Amino acid sequence: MSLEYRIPLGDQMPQTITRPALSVTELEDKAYELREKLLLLCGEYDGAVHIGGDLSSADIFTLLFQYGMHVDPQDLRNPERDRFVLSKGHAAVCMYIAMAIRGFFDYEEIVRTYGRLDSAYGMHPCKVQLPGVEVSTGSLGHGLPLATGMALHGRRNAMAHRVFTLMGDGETGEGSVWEAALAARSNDLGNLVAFIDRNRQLMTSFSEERVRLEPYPDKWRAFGWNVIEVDGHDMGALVEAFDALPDPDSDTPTVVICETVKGKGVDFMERNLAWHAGSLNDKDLQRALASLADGRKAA
Ligand SMILES: Cc1ncc(C[n+]2csc(CCOP(=O)(O)OP(=O)(O)O)c2C)c(N)n1
Repeated sequence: MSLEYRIPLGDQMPQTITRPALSVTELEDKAYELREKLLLLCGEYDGAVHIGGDLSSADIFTLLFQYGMHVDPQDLRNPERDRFVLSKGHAAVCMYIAMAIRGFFDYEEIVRTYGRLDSAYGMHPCKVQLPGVEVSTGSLGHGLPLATGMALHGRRNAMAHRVFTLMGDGETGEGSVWEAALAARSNDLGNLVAFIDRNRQLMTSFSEERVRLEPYPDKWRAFGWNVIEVDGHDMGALVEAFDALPDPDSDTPTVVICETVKGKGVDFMERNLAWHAGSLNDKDLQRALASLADGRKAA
């Protein structure tokens, strides 16, 4: 179905913002750095950090910010930039640090101020406080509707960028997600790409116990979406999946279902419902860092 406002992209392709040309090994190193910095922040901060869902999505953030997205920390308003909507807003600190590693923010400042009343780096992201953050989020189920509207705007204005969003699998229990899925397909939004952190855990329960999502990929297919299923901790596979995305001027929105482990990389947090959110004392921080390092040696 082609709607009448559809304008061919023509010579607007390719985009003018270049992406860093990192190898899979370099990306794995960046993902390790992201996890290590997350744990160090978690050890510094007095309150609870959503560390379980940060660690499950660290490879996805690395793929997007260090490899896939056309974004430039020196050129925040470039209309050709790809847009990112963090639907699982409680993973804000993972996004802040991924963006810091790319050069958007200062990691030390994040650690120093995170979660304070007067800080720009809140538990959920605020676009007014942080130039470079496209949308303020935190209320689950809203990222895909927002990203759909942004993709529709891009399409209507013959813009060549993509709009990406990252959702938790649990939040896709919200009805608004499926209304947006319907709207995105009805409007032929091939410039929209939704990543899902399929860690199979919610806040206090396992997802299939509370909300039966399976057969999950089939549900997306039934809504007319292009579905890619991938191991969300295999950087090589993530890069391959990204490279296989349809062109932004195609008709079908894509969902990338990333099979992940909540708490990935820290043995005592993995698949442990107690670690949706928490803080680390000195001893636990050392255990967590040692576990992360052991996992790297074993890989
Ligand atoms: C509308 C809404 N309801 C409840 C919450 C509280 N909440 C924060 S995280 C979370 C669990 C989300 O699970 P999932 O989407 O699977 O995220 P992940 O496991 O990746 O952290 C909930 C219910 C919220 N932020 N927004």
